[in-house]
Amino acid sequence: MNKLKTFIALFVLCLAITASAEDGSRLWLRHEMPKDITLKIDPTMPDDDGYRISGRTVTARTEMGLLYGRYALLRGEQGESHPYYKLRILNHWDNIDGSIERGYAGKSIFWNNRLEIDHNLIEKYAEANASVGINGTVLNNVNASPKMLTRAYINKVKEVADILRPWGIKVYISVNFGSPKALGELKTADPLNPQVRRWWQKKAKEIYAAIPDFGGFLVKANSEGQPGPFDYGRTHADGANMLADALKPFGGIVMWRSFVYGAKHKGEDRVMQAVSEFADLDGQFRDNVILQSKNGPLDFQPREPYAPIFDQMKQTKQMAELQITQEYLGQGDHLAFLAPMWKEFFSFVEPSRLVGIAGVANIGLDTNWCGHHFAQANWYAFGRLAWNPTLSSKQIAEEWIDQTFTDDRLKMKDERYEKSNHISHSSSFISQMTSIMLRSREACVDYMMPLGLHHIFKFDHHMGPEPDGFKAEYPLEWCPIYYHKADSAGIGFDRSSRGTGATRQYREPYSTLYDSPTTCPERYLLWFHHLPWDYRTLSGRTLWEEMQYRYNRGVNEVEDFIRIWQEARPYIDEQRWQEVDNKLQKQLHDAQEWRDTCLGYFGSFAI
Ligand code: GCW
Repeated sequence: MNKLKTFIALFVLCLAITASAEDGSRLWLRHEMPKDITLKIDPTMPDDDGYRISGRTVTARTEMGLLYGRYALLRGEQGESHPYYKLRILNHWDNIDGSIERGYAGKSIFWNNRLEIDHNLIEKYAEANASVGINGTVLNNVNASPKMLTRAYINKVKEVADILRPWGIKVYISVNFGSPKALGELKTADPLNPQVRRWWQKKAKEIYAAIPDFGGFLVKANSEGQPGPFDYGRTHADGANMLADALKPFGGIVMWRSFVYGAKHKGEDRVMQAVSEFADLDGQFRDNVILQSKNGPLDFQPREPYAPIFDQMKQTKQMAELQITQEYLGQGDHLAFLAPMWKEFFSFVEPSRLVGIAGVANIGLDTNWCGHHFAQANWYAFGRLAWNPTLSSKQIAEEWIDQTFTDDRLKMKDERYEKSNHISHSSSFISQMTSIMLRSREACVDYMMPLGLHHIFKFDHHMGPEPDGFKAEYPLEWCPIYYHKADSAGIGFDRSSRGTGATRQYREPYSTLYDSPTTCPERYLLWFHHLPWDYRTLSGRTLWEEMQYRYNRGVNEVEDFIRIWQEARPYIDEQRWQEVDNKLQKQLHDAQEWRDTCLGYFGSFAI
């Protein structure tokens, strides 16, 4: 049965990649499949979906391994490779009305008011995921509608699961913790109430009857207005374990998010609240519960220090949640390649501390899938790093560019390109594009949050700067002024032991390093410290001069990206060249706005 399914998947794959895709819907899957590939099953290989490639022979223990191996061969791999994580999961923040929270590429590919599923599209989506080893997907927003657990929606989840299964992708859903009550079936959602427990057990049974290989639940509880166990005086462990018990007989898991603030520890420094809420519960979770935490302790800023909850939870299974969609990185308009950011996270949090990786997806109905052509690279990079977190950003960027922009025609041009002295004699198209990608996130950091300044974003939509942002009707933790604390004496958030003490949540040596401005890396300086405007930075410039320098550097980088893109024009099809160029012009405009608004506002204190 499995063999047949993989055969079908491989067949569809061949059709898909031999069709020439000169339209905007193309992804990185563009090479011709070589005709003479040999596929072999070897039961003595390690027990996972890895593969071994030797010449044109792909060997694997499983059918999925063969499928992954074929794609690996297409991107030029040789040798043996095994998935680092078993759980490589996309999180879609898609609402059942078709809108997407923080989505910048059109409406949901799964949900619409007509409850219609576009099988062809989902098949393409599955193929793209399988090509980079993604093997799970959560189909709806963590701010979940209780309706997701009604018959009509479970049927739709089943329909999607049936399409994804041959591609090795399991489906999961986000659930609303208050569902039994919200759906009017019970008077309470108290996790220790026997009726509630039975309700969830029955629900699990119903789901597994439709989808025998269903993955499990993702839960956002007692966070930003969502219901949760606190509503009944219970703990996160009570809540997560109740759901875990319901899923356990079927092999399902619960991914319980730690993104919680403003509940039990309201008023505490926001970046400290997750540890405050969860540390005492370490060791109390069932073995099919995984705590899912964002890479940083605040909220997907362009640069954050790692989240210390990864240090603190020693007996709890943990997953990292990365954000592929660029909520705070220019959304659908800025070119920001995120692999370097995720690699930075892994340099602090040993990959082996985690059991899986989740990525908040950037996929929508737009013809190019992700809004910005280069945003596809982040979907690609997420999959590649979930498979192998030791890959370098450079390798991932090169692979993606090679598969996305250079077909044979373009490669021919590429040779001419190298000879033509357009950019420089030694650099090829791929290396110039790689250079833009590898510099892009740092450029964003420079023009949005130099030296660790953070959350200076406009309210609600998080696009553009609002350094004077304060609204009495919003929680203080949403207001930019809460974060930069600029006044005539200086700028920055004192989280040292003389301030909120957030540095104490870190393991050594970071706790000590971050605690003093002289040892704190400059990239986190104003994240952890409030410093005078004339503070001397490592360059010898004052803090105020250094800020100006970095805002300008960010803008200059975008100007340089535009220059390189201009020179690459003859080597890219006109439609994509033009579309990316429009986005780069907008990025430059936005970068200048960031610089001018922030320097204008902060300058009123500094000068
Ligand atoms: O980043 C913030 C977003 C919310 C999001 C929340 C979360 C899904 O602004 O839109 O809600 O985080 O991660 O739960």
